[in-house]
Amino acid sequence: MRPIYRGRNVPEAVRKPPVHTVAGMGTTATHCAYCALQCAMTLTADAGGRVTVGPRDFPTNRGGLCQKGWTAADLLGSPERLTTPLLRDDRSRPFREASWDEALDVVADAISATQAAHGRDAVAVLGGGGLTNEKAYQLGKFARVALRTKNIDYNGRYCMSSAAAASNRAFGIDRGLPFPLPDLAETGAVLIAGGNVAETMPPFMQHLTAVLDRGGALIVADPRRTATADRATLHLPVLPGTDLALALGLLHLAVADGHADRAYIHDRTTGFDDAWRTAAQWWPERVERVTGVSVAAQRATVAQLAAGARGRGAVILTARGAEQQSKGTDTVSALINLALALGLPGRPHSGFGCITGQGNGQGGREHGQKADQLPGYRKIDDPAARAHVAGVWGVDPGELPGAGPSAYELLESLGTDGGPRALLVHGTNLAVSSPRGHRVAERLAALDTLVVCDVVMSETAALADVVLPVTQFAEEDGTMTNLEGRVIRRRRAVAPPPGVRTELEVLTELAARLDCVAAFTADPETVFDELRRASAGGVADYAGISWDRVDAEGGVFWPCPSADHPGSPRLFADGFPTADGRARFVAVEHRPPAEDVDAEHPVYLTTGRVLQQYQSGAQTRRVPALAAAAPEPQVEIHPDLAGRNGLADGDQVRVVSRRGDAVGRVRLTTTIRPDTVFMPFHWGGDQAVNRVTNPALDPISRMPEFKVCAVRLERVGTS
Ligand SMILES: Nc1nc2c(c(=O)[nH]1)N[C@H]1C(S)=C(S)[C@@H](COP(=O)(O)OP(=O)(O)OC[C@H]3O[C@@H](n4cnc5c(=O)[nH]c(N)nc54)[C@H](O)[C@@H]3O)O[C@H]1N2
Ligand SMILES: Nc1nc2c(c(=O)[nH]1)N[C@H]1C(S)=C(S)[C@@H](COP(=O)(O)OP(=O)(O)OC[C@H]3O[C@@H](n4cnc5c(=O)[nH]c(N)nc54)[C@H](O)[C@@H]3O)O[C@H]1N2
Ligand code: SF4
Ligand SMILES: [Mo]
Repeated sequence: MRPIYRGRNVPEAVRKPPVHTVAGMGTTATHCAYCALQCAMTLTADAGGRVTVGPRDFPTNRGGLCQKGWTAADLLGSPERLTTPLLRDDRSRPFREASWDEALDVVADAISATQAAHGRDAVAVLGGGGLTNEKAYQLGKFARVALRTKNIDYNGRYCMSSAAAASNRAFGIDRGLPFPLPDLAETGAVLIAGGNVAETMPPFMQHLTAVLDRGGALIVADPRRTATADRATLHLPVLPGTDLALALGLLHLAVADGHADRAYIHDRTTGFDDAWRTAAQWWPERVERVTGVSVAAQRATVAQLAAGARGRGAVILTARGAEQQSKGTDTVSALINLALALGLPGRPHSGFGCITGQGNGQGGREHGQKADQLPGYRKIDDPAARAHVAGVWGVDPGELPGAGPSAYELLESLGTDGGPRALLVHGTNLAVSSPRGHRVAERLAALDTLVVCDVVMSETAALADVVLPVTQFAEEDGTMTNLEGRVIRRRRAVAPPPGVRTELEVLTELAARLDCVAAFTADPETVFDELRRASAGGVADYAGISWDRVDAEGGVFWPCPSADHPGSPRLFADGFPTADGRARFVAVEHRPPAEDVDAEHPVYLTTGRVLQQYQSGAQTRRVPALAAAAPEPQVEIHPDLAGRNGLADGDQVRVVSRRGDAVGRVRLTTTIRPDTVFMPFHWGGDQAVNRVTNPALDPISRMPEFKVCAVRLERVGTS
């Protein structure tokens, strides 16, 4: 087999405009490659092409970086970097190297032939929340006007979709944090439901530490006493999948104990009475039975939040623990109801927020990669939205496709009768990160054509017919929108390895080969200026945000409708962007997880992250320091549960559900509930916990139930 990686790609130092560089030759100010905190960093390339990372002060990270950030440059010159297009005619055979012209011709021909034989929707696209705004926008446009397929969705479906759906229905807008992160440090009490920022966004902890240092409260709901919960004033060891009951119980106590802000509810909200009718049924003892959180802890939570609300402020945050459930949307709604009852949203140093995950998880969900959206957070089934965006694109609104299925449903439909026969993947390693992995692999295998753009040979790329090597963070210019809704600049610090192209070029070349009438360009700033026009008047209005402004101001918060608008760091002070200007309580009821434990599968499995690995691990498993620090999945098990299953620390354990199994190493710990095991999802093959997880979808957000299913544990070997 011929080698598919090339090891000679040491990036050259670059020459880029003055505003891009900071003190010292060849030092570029940019932001991290990975998560939504988008920590500010500098990249310095030496004469030999080696790139070093330095921390940079910014309101979000205040000079801090986590281990992933510090090592973010290691993938640039990695021998595992893809640098040549790869092709094969037969998936049982190895790839061969190809020229860009040949590879792009093959892709364009496959698209044309598939669509000629099976219709426009026979070609599907999956995008990613790590793509820059420019790439995400261009990808959505490419799907709608070059492919004219309805079948496009993205991995944010697995991430922020429940948070987004609940925020939209309560507030009329979905911006993860409605205030700048430093506001958090000023508040008096914080509740985090299902977030472990000490590992997932370590520099975020500074803002929480500031709260604690002033005597404020930090309450963390998590089945594990995580590094974050360890710092908390109160840890709520909630049973996986029961946050909705917990939130109803907290609302119950807030009202029963006299903490509800009646004036706020009256003046600024609607729907309280209906929401209260269900919460009234969730008295604390019942909540304790369902969630495992004691009545005393529930009462203390409400008292601490209420004390905050009366003083410096209080903030309720959710993250994936509470959201990645088949009822994630309703769970987030229940927590928003609690925040509204306490009168938090729109008050100084107070409010409700969801912690966005991916680098551009926020921007990635605003500009049209989502099945039901057009740029500017417009709805694809809204005639006015279609007319506006079609006008910017120079096409007839009638030619734009309608809404397509969500990511997992799209995957389920691949290669089925009437389903897509070709799939283009941009920025997601779905073979590792999608639930029910065996099924997903089966559907990918049923495709006629799988095309993957990536920087490395991910598990998904390894299944493809065509792999196209693209640029990564330090090799391209663009914008990202961080977890605060602040649009920031990603800057090119080094030249990409020879042979690598940007996704903007790939899409432009393909659009030309497909004889697309709409204009495509590979220049990111031109793409951004078009995005501004396409978003103008939408909920996520970027019209007034230019690259120059972002450079000069260090970031601009959307919405920002005009060049003279200051941007919107804080939302809701004067009202909510709903029809009547009020926030809406949404009446929700608790329901159990889609799959409960039974005699055959008696243990709850939950999944998530560890500090040193990012997502599917495609990038971080290839960074030597990170691979050494977290070489394999550790299955966290309470000693009592381990004893009952004959498991010892260091054993290999097989985690088995009704859908499949995955293998990891036992890590005994008393920090987890004795009825629950935790396994991170950063590995592929037989270490992929997503072979085990349940694809039960939230009826509104279509979020899979990553955070709870039923398993049994089998010992594989001894330490
Ligand atoms: N190191 C690292 N950092 C990352 C990422 C990464 O892959 N690695 N990914 C980024 C992305 S895209 C995202 S979305 C964020 C995610 O950031 P987080 O949401 O903080 O991460 P998770 O580990 O998925 O889940 C958080 C916690 O939820 C808990 N949990 C599990 N089930 C439940 C439940 O039913 N209820 C409650 N209340 N808690 C539960 C888990 O024990 C876990 O500690 O991280 C971002 N940052
Ligand atoms: N069991 C379980 N599963 C989960 C989760 C969980 O908590 N538990 N969390 C879910 C969540 S929140 C998320 S966000 C998803 C994330 O899961 P994935 O969508 O798989 O995320 P990544 O691993 O970041 O995949 C990004 C891929 O794109 C490549 N890449 C990086 N930059 C670029 C670029 O600019 N262009 C292109 N074309 N490629 C690029 C990377 O090398 C990588 O292969 O996983 C979900 N899956
Ligand atoms: S917290 Fe996120 S953005 Fe900051 S250095 Fe770590 S991975 Fe990068
Ligand atoms: Mo995510």
